[in-house]
Amino acid sequence: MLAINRKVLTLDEFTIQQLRDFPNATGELSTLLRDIGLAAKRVNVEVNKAGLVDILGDAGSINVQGEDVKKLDVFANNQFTGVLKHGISCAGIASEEFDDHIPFDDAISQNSKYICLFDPLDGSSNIDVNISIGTIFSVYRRVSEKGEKVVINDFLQPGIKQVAAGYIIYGSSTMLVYATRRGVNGFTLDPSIGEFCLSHPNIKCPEFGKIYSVNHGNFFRYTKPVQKYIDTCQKKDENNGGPYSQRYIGSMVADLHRNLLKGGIFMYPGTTDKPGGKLRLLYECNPFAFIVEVAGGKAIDGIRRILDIQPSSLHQRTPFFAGSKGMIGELEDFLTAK
Ligand code: AHM
Ligand code: MG
Repeated sequence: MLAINRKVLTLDEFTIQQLRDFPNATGELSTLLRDIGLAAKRVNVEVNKAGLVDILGDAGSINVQGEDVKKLDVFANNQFTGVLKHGISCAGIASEEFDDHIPFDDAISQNSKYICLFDPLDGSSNIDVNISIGTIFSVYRRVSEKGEKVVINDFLQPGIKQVAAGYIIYGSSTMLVYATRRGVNGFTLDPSIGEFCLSHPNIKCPEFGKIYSVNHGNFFRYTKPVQKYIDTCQKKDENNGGPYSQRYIGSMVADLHRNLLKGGIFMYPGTTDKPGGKLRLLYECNPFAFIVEVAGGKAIDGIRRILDIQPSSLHQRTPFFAGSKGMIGELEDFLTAK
């Protein structure tokens, strides 16, 4: 007979266990996370065979950001949208791939208290070269009345209001990592049973690391303080933990996942041509800022805490610096120096 390892907790078991501490909890968040896990498994299957089937390449359309949409982006967007629409815990969504938010208009959805924002497949330029990509998601409690259609203000909440945030990394193994105020936990997909199993309980981001992640090709387009900080990363002597290693995949889920576990700093600063940065506040930066902060790290736009920014539009961008608290502190010394 097969021995069953009862030490392994699945994502569902874990979220249900967490509920026991909250006698008044309705279980809606657990259901929502299960739905996200289900969509992730479906996307994972397609990502894994991306090299085999004719699913690679551009879908031939351009998204609201003016970028090429890859076929897998479309697939992932459809999966997450479909699963949340047909689930019972989400009143509406906003996706990096849609111009506007989408209210779900059936009675069950309208009576749900949560809304979800996601980037269905981040790092999509890496799909056709077999590099890790990811899904990023963010969950908020709606501010509009239950029973009615969700409205734009439900989605334009500062990141500090997130109830949960997470990502799925489709990498050498597929992992789902999510944070609530209680902690950050990581689950690795066991493909033999098709379940996400708790593999990284209570993730903490080390206060310092040895990795800095930034697109060096843009170096001369960064502001002087950012350039000086990068110089320091390279010039730090061994007595001060240096020099830091530069690691940049160009897939923020993979870059931030590594830095979260090992310690490090991830930067996507504004540039002379794009002072507002590239990354999207709602779909990419807020969820990671929440995860990193719950894990003990820090996330800023150069001046402010990311989670305090009041968004004014769904697709707004922001400069982004996130990671180990001590390293963000070092960066801030340069950004605030007179
Ligand atoms: P995407 O949403 O179009 O995939 O772009 C976001 C990605 C991030 O994953 C990554 O950190 C960044 O773009 C890389 O940009 P660059 O190639 O300019 O360094
Ligand atoms: Mg993206």
